[in-house]
Amino acid sequence: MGEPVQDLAALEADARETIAAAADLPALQAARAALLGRKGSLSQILRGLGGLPPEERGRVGQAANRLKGEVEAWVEARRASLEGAARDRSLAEHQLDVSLPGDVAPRGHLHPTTQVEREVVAFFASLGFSVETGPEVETEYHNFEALNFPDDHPARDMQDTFFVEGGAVLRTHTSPVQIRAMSGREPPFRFIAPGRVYRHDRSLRHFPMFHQVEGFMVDERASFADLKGILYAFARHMMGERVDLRFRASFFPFTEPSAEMDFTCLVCDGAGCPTCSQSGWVEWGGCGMIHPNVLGHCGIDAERWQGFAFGMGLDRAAMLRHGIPNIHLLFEGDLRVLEQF
Ligand code: 2U9
Repeated sequence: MGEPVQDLAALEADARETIAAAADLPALQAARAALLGRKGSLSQILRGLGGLPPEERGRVGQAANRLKGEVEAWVEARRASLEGAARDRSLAEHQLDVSLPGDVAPRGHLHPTTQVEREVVAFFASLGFSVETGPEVETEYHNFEALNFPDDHPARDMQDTFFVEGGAVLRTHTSPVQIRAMSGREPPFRFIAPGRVYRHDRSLRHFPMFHQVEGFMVDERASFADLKGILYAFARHMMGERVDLRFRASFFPFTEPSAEMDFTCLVCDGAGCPTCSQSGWVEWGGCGMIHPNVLGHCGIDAERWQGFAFGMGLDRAAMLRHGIPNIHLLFEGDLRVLEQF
């Protein structure tokens, strides 16, 4: 071993170089251990201080301790620089362009028929009508008999009924809902019954399942004039102030008198176009005064109470609104079609 202070000067130059040359954290750790570890060169010098003559001990001890502090500081500075470089490399490798558009989760919307149904329900709710619902698999009693269809009445065939095993039917209209709602209740009441109905019929304008809404009011003085007033207000709410209605005498077993109603074609303003088959009018639904037999079936005294009812197709309204030519497009679930509404 040479002169201790000269050894320290050589060690300092060597330490500075080794630490600066450490290319990564393990190399830096090894350099630190070689200097400051238990068997490190600086530790050995510090341990050897006791063997020095007393006059040198203080001077060498001071110089060695100063160097120890400096080595610690160089190691820390190199560590920070290596870690910073590693972070910069990683950031450069895993670049994230925060200006790119994110993945937008697709949002659905209500089916066009449901949109119409909700508007209808909201309108009648504003007139004090409450919503009633009922089963889609019905008894023949509720679907036909209580509605004044005699057993052998051709209307049962006219409605192209789906018969279910065990004598039940798929309801062909929502009228049985109102039979159930009326039975065992005291008038006056006003209901609106939207829902799915089923008929064995398939064409461009017919699908075996479709949606209907029926309205219904029973009171001591509910008249055909009230019915017309409500239907005009309803038509104007749904289709705008320009719309006009036309009532044609008709027949339903459950209403007497009965009428079918049309509204002025909004595509051509009544002049005639393909939408209205050149007639200027579009069929809308049916209506009438509830047949006394129907009230009787529900235990309501037809001498005291009278009522009106109306019904219309919801899918047809959605088709007219959007210019959809074929009812099948509404129910095939093809997103390319449904996303347009
Ligand atoms: C009760 C008594 C009477 C509901 C009514 C109509 C006339 C009608 C059709 C129009 C087009 C349904 O979607 S459509 O096929 N409906 O013409 N519906 S009166 O009359 C009732 C209902 C319930 C107890």
